[in-house]
Amino acid sequence: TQTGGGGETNAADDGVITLGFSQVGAESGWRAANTKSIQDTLTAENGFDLKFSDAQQKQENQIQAIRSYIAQQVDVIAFSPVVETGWDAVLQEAKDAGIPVILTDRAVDSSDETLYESFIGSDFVLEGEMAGQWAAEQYDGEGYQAVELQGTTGAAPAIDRKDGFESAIAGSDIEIIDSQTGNFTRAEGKTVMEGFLNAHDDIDLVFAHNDDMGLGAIEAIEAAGMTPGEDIKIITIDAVKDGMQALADGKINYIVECNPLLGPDLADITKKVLAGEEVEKRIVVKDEAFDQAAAKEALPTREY
Ligand code: GYE
Repeated sequence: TQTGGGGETNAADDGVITLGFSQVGAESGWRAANTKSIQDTLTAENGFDLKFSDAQQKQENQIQAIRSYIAQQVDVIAFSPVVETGWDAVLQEAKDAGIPVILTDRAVDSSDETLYESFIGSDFVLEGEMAGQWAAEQYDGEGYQAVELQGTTGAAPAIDRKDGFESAIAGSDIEIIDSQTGNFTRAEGKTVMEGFLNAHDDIDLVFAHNDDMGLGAIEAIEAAGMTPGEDIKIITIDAVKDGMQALADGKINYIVECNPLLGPDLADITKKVLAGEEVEKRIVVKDEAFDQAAAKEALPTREY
């Protein structure tokens, strides 16, 4: 708990680190695994008092949560910003209050890097590139027409995965004929895919920015009397259990992983920041990718 005057942070008074975490929401399997990792790691046994709030994918809820953590004088604020822009004012308020901020999962777009201590998360451009490279290797020369299910508009993973995928397929004959947001949820993925199927006769490939939207697309494709993974190929990102199962079953063709287990890194960086140690501004989490055989092998021991 913070006691120091003059805006100084001081976690040493009672030995407990009070951390306010503002989560994006509960939109996906990835998010559920991410929340569990944070709640399982930032425990009383590990020296934390975790204050956790779910913003239901709304920036205004996150700003409100951060303001309330500032008012409570927590030791550290951590959050996963739902969208990239619009954070400077509230981050400045945290800075003025002497409360360090750590970003997890998603980035902010700010010209002032002193507004946060560190950003822990995956390289989303690289994830999109890995997905696009595989598509180009597998399907170039087929004249494939692709549709894209984008993540939440304005979110770092939606912007970056789109860029990465587009640049990786640029030299191939795969063409993106339609692209819309499905807000990272299964329900919206399904609805948007239904719209794509109504609007276009010849869809060969779906690139979904996460597994959940891909799983929603599978439902829409099956309802339209087609076979996902065969009539229409599907590539997704995340590699959560349901996605990996669909890949093992042949309904998804390829998944690029995005590791949601950020709790341990967050705990570690928080302790270093409060101890006044130098921390890296950017901690990149490593991701793999899976085809059907790799998914079958990984599934039995998959944690999430
Ligand atoms: O891919 C998606 C979730 O920000 C990396 O958010 C995260 C993304 C993840 O809703 O499933």
